[in-house]
Amino acid sequence: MAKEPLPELVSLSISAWSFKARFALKHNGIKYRTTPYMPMFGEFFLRMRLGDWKSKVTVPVMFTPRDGILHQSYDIARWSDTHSARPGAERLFPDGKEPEIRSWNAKSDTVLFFGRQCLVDSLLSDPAQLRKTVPGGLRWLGPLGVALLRLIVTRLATKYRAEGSSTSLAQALEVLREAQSVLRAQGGGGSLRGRYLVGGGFTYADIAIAVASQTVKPLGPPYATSPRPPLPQFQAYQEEFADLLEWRDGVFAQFWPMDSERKAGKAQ
Ligand SMILES: N[C@@H](CCC(=O)N[C@@H](CS)C(=O)NCC(=O)O)C(=O)O
Repeated sequence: MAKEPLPELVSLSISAWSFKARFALKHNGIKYRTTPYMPMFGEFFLRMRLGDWKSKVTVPVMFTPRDGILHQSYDIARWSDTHSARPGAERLFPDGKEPEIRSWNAKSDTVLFFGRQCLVDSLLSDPAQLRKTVPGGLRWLGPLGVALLRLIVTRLATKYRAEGSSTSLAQALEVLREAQSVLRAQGGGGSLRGRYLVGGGFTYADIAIAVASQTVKPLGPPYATSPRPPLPQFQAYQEEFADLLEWRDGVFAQFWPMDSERKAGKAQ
């Protein structure tokens, strides 16, 4: 019998949405192959594969062997839960909790949309930061790599202006404050480690907010392999969100499936 092809994740390593999807896939022990996506240059080929020349194309996109194409990180995470290959993996979408989890994911997107706007602005206004952020695949090009990155970031700024300007620092901070206070409300003080946003157990809501809290303080390797510059707009809030960041570090320490990556010899 012919072997079923692996699902294929088209992903952008620096992107928080690709990060959310990868976390869920790894949590569920899904074997998949990754096709790196390069904004602007990769868009034509992705559109060709999708047969879509009209809608806004974003990544991650997952090509599944039997269930068609998944266009949203959230749908990829849900798919991973119904195709989990890891016995005993916590269900990321327990029965009856989906609306609450969906709402936390939307809140995570509010933070991330604003965070992306800040990232794009800071890269365009700070050449030193832009140089530091050139991805490995473009570094060999030297100054041309920096020029290409500037072009890509300028294009992203235009493409995502609507999402960026529909959110604000105040809204992003409100989400993070809400998450921190929901976690704090669950116990008698002390560390927030081991607490969860929904239903007393680890769910995709925790992944979504843990990833969004990178806006306040980026995660480094081994979890995030692409360099992600700190966002100036959020620096002043690191102290206020110290508990949330400690919780976030706990989520990654406990749930990011490191072993499979170590075995594969590299992080994806
Ligand atoms: N709603 C989408 C959002 C994904 C998204 O905004 N992806 C951006 C990440 S920066 C992207 O694909 N950028 C590259 C491009 O637009 O070419 C999801 O959750 O998957």
